[in-house]
Amino acid sequence: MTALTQPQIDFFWQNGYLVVENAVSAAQLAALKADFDGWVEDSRSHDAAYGDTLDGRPRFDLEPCHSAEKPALRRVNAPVEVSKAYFDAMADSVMTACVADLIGPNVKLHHTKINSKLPGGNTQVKWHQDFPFTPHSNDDVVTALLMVDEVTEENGPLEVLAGSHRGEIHGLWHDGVFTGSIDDKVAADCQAKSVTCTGPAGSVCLMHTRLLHGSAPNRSQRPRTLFI
Ligand SMILES: O=C(O)CCC(=O)C(=O)O
Repeated sequence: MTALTQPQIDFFWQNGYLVVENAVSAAQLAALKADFDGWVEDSRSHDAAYGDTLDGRPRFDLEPCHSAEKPALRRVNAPVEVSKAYFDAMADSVMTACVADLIGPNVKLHHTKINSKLPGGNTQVKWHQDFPFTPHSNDDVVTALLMVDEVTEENGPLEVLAGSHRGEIHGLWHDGVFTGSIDDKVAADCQAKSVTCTGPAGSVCLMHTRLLHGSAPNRSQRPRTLFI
């Protein structure tokens, strides 16, 4: 399946990101939402990270402000291991075809996760590049962030610095401490020039592994769930 036009492919390589609508079918999207809603309900009966991934990490992670009344499930690790809906969207969707159009035809999955920002939570993602977290011998690596909910300017959208995939790899260590984020001054500069990636539910943001990006807390009353 070919999913992207040549202008879209050119935009991706020029800017390091691309938002594509309708990256999963309506039925796939409904199944993704239903499974996630079920996990949020389950999280009400927990007060600390729980569950086990196949490689021994907690499956479900909670924000410090989580409670049974106001759940704040912030991460599901490797959802494809426990959900047919997430496995299918990863393996066989327009999203998958988009990635193949950029770096395929032969593509390999590295890992999956869900980053959730439920209303009232405080999760933010500080500015970083993905490549240092998943180093490879070449940088033909794409992060696909599927919007399970509509992403707006208010609910903590991904923010990117267009073209930064063509620049340097920034350090994530500061004063001998691994912070997972770039230097604060560089981050402030990125923030000032950033572009937000918004779109209707079912859109995907395709991001080059070297692209600088981050995201702010959800300041709305609507959830922001990304299947990454
Ligand atoms: O959830 C987000 O807004 C960004 C996700 C991200 O940058 C990451 O997990 O590396």
